[in-house]
Amino acid sequence: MLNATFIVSKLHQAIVVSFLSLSSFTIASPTFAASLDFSTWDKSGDVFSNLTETKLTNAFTDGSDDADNYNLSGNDPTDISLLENFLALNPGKLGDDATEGSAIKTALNVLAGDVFSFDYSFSTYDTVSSDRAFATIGNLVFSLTGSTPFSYTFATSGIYNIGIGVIDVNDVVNSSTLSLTNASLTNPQSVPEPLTTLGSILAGSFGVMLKRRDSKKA
Ligand SMILES: [Ca+2]
Ligand SMILES: [Ca+2]
Ligand SMILES: [Ca+2]
Repeated sequence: MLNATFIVSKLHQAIVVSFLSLSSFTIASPTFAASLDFSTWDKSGDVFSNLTETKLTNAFTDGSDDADNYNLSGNDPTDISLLENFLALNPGKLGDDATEGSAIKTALNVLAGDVFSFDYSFSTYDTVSSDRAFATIGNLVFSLTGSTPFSYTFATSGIYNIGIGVIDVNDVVNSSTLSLTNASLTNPQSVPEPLTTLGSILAGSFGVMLKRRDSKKA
């Protein structure tokens, strides 16, 4: 006959064995995945946020640079030298042909391996000297011309100035709109799922093994 106390003590043993076997694995920190709220970032120029997205344009408030008025906030775009200053960029970093634009910025405290990403959509009403959308990370400028989402993996931990914007080039007329959604900062290296699963399997098998051995003894 199986003794209840005996089974309980064997179960404890199984749990201890499982934990001992798990201790040889690195226990990952909890999953790190944080949404970023663009609406809280600092703004320069024409920037508008609602619950789901943040939009930027390079359109004047009076609508004089387009057939329609695309301005969203009632704030004019910012002169390019002031915009570069706002983004903590060296003069000319957004291009010598850049004239004016709008941007948002923040400073992110990141760990090596963190991934900054967001979805974007760029609509332009300009056919001559086409406008540009960009993201800046530190003093690096990335054109938002590829496929969404934009994604950047930080190689080194630290605090980085991050900016996103839209600019006119050569002239200040004919506007564009940049829409931003789903911003996040994640670290895939800290996802603990495989280890948790492995731990459960180990705990399960040890339990079953010990139980079977007990049954045979009985
Ligand atoms: Ca143009
Ligand atoms: Ca403009
Ligand atoms: Ca333009």
